[in-house]
Amino acid sequence: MKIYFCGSIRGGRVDVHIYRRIVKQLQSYGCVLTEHVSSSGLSDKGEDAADADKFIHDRDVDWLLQSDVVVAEVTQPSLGVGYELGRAVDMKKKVLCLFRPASGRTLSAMIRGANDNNLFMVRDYAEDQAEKVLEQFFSQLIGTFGAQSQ
Ligand code: 6K6
Repeated sequence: MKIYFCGSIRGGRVDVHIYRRIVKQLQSYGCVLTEHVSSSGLSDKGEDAADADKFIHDRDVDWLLQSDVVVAEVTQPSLGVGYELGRAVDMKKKVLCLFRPASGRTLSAMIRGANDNNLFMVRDYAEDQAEKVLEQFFSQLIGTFGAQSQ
């Protein structure tokens, strides 16, 4: 299974420790195409040359196309994550968005309102429940995925 993980980069890196835990858990279910999003070595700056940005955009959209499922940590608002989610909806990908209400933020209506409890799921969670929420989602998904690939 190919998994596309989305998390804020230029939107701010305060949640990178949570991204790392999520990616570690995701790697037990399949290949995480965007492991770098959880790298603590990646700052919110990076090269901002237009050429580099075009490369990143085109490569990431290609990975999104290849992915079987998209998991996004959406607590820290990020234009890039919002864009990826919009593209994923258009591609009819299975999407799980994870949001922590304890952050004190209110999730965008364009993400919360996209929840259909089927292809696009939004789950509120507490930081210490991250692994459990993923386990529930993937145990259901692997059942469906296994049945489809037979
Ligand atoms: C490092 C620092 C700044 O730029 C970099 C290198 N950039 C990226 N490399 C890979 N994926 C990226 C990069 N910038 C954004 N993305 C994609 O957009 C990731 O898949 C994230 O899920 C999302 C983050 O968007 P922003 O708007 O928070 O950067």
